[in-house]
Amino acid sequence: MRDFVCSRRRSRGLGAFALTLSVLLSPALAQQAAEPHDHSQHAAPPADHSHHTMTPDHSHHQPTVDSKRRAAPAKTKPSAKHDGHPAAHDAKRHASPAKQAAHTGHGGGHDEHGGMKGFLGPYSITREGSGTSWVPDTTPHEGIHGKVGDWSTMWHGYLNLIYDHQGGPRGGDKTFANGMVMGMAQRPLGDGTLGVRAMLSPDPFMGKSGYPLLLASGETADGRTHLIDRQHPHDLFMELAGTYSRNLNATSSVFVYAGLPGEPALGPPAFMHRTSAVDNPEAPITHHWLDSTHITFGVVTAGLILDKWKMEASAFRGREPDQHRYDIEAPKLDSFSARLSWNPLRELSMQVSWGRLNSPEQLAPAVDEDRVTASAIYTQPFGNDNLWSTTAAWGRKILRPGQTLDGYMLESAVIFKKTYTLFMRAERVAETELHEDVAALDGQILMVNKLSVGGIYDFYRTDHVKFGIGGLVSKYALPDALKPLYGSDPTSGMVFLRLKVI
Ligand SMILES: [Cu+2]
Repeated sequence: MRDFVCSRRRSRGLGAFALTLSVLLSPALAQQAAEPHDHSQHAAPPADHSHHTMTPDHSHHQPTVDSKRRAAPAKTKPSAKHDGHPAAHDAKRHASPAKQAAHTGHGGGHDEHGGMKGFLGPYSITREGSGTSWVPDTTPHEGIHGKVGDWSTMWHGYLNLIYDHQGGPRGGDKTFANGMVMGMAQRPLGDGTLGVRAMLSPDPFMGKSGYPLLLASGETADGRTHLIDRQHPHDLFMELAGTYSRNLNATSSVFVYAGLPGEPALGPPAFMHRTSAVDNPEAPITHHWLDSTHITFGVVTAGLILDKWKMEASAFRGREPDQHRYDIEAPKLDSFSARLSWNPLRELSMQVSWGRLNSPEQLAPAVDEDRVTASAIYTQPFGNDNLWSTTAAWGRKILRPGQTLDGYMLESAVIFKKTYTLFMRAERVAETELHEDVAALDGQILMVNKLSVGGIYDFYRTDHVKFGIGGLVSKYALPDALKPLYGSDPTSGMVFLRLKVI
């Protein structure tokens, strides 16, 4: 019932989202017609980039997969688009031997992503995940690039249309859409980079109670009861943030980040920004152990990058977003976090982080939370155009006052020929909320486990658009105490269509 109250508002919003997506797609199609351009080459091993040293004039912009294989670097022509390119000139002007070396190794931030470099430091933008988080340098950087004056811009996004069936007595069925669309822009400023970012979600249009997802818990639909066995919708505005970084030398920088909303320096990159997770349309049940702070209304982060290390600290609003998913909530800086990230190899990114969240839950305002997380992401291109990415993560919620609850997650995705995707996610969570309305179990910590396996076949693919069909199946291992609630062996699944702008 409640779902219909704001349906008019929602359908208007849905129209806006569709419009945004079509605006996104039209340059995609136009650009692809004008300039064959394969960004995903950047996921290829460094050996493939040996021609970078030969072509400081960025002529490596030309290849398609096929032409790249047979192209002789000397014969390639610089694209007209990159002539008079401010970022490119800037890169040349500042080029030091160290930077050129980094460029050879595909690490130097400059024109290879349409003028985009790291927002936070002098490295390739492929290292940057959501908020101020890091992912491996080998992560494909997919999007539609442009230039507006001194600004380099990029857009990307995806939209899933999902039929969801969650099994057992606590399950349910729903058809809905989720996804995200993200735009970012940056320009040189002094010896540094000024950046702005916006990320929108279509989730609010699915209704305040989100979608059925067994074992998921967190946030609320009505301000009175927890969402249990459902995934909450994300807010329409997931990120509206600005960054400034100032280079200290060829590999180091200091930066500030401010968002309303934004993502504090806590946890691994949010799941929709992990290569191992983005193809799976369902949210992790460990979300509130690891990356649930990715939409925080009020964040200020300052950090220091020393080559492969990043140290950062945030002040932010501890309270999770409320049930009103279309608004911008009042910022506060009442919570703190710190994170240490390390990318020892191009394929590997690791972090440990700690946060003290002031009254995160609307329904338990007297309870604060300390959160500790550790995670590692390994992303390895292999063979001819294949990619494998895995994330392992642990998160601990220490409720104050209250219990200490651990969550574990292992997820992996393999993408063959950019067309066939297989993914899995295994999770184990110490739960108290699932059974809080069962008097006999109230207060007990029960370990629940979930395994999901699925895949996508992208039957339509151009340089900037992928359209595919997918499915996944989920199984659970539950303690005996929960079997009367969930059934002895529930099975869940989703089938979906996915449109991805890359
Ligand atoms: Cu979330």
